[in-house]
Amino acid sequence: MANERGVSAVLPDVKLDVKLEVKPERESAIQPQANPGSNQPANNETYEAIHEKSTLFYDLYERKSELKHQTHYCPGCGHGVAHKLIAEALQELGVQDRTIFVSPVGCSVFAYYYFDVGNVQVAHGRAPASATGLKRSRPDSIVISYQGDGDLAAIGTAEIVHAANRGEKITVFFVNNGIYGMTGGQLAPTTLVGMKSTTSPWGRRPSNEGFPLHMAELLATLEAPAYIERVALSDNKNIMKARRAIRKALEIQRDGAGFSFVEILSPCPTIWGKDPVEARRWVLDKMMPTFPLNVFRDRRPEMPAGNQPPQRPVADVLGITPKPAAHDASKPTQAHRFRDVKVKIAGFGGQGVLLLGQLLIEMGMREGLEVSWLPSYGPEMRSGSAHCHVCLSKERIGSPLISHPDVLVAMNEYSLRKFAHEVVSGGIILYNGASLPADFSAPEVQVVCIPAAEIADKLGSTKATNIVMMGALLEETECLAPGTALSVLEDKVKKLDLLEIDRKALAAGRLFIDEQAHIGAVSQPDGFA
Ligand SMILES: Cc1ncc(C[n+]2csc(CCOP(=O)(O)OP(=O)(O)O)c2C)c(N)n1
Ligand code: SF4
Repeated sequence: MANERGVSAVLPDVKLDVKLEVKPERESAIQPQANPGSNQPANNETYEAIHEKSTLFYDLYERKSELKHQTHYCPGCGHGVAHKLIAEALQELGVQDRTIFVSPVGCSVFAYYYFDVGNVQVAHGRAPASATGLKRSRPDSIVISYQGDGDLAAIGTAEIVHAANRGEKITVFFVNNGIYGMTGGQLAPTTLVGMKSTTSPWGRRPSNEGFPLHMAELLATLEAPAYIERVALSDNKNIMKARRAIRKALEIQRDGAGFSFVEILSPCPTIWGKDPVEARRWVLDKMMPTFPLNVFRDRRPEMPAGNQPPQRPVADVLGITPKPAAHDASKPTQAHRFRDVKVKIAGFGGQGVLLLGQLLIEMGMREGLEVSWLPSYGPEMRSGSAHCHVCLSKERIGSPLISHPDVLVAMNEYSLRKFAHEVVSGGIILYNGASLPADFSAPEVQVVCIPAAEIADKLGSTKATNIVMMGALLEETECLAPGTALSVLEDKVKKLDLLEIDRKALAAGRLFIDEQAHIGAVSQPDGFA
């Protein structure tokens, strides 16, 4: 899969081709070497160890700033080992191109920097819910929910229990390091009795903070899960067991057998205040007595067949009569010349910024296009800044987020200045203003000034400013048919007097581009456009 993010970092070549031949019966118990630094063991057997980076990882780990040569994990962190085991299993199973990795909130939030698979990063604790949606909509994919103990066992308790109880055919890797790592060491539901954290400075007391939650055991009380195992990244032997469990969990998903869950006891040297070797030892000595390793479930669940939901239109099921469609969505009303158009509309609350985006996607749907609309606004309803991203595409849309729009509709000067630099070279800025600010320039894009507020005002309401801009957008880009715009307005605008103004505003915006913009109303200082 192509790696398309902007900032890249070069990881030094980490392929170590150290050969270490291992006799099969000794595979999980390589003996210490007699001569440290040499590959020759004490008994002079020859070993071949092959350390290489899984091809499932990106060649380059894209990081910001100066930390270009390393992952973002602390030395000795279990997340790195868990990532490696998962990557190797996915590689061995040959499912890279249909894997979707759901990253949580926590230290592993940036897992998408490493895994060259489909990646989604979700809200704290919600990974099993998002994974459910992904798996149900793309049943052939391998969906992994990767979560820490704060994420899964605290804020996300409900999501994991219900996903497991529904027997969602996803795989959950639960990295239990007994603490909130990312936020500096608060008590987690899995913190051991007596263990100190920033929020239990005297050590965890069951009388005050309750007992540690045993998630594997808890989920094993449910009917639906197919596979539940707890493993530990404490020593080589247990890491090999973890490797097998991780692979098995993924195989279960590949075979469509049901919900699989692997709890991975994992060192967090930084927050535990230990060096990496001590931290591993601590997993073995301190965590494992509280969280014993075990296979808690390994069977194919019996799911009663049940009635199929009615395969009828929603309106039919709800007993409502849908309005006769004014269009046939399956047939594009316009032969679009573009493959996709990305529009960012920005201004302040009250200018109809979000509504303009909604109108465009409604039009796109009516013309048989794939569409997305992503709003962004502050807590203020009016006067705060607001923007939205609109994608119109002939193909499925990968992400509704637009980093580089083809068209920026800047409803005010602030938005113009803030977002102009994002527009692709050769793109268009439509600016709601009679002329550009004197010190503004955007040499590589076409800037069109439209006194939309004035035009709308003359028509009877400044509320129609966004519709003037819509008319200008349609005329300048020809991305959607004006006839579709009219039919959308007629359906959406309930007040007849406002609809009349909107009709005129749409026409005025188009006319402005046709008759005035090309004869001097464009105020780009260099005369471009
Ligand atoms: C809704 C919400 N609440 C709280 C936070 C703060 N927060 C970020 S990470 C985290 C805990 C992460 O701990 P864990 O899941 O154990 O992962 P680790 O960092 O140890 O790998 C919390 C509480 C947040 N980002 N979002
Ligand atoms: S704080 Fe702990 S869990 Fe987070 S990266 Fe460091 S060692 Fe890993």
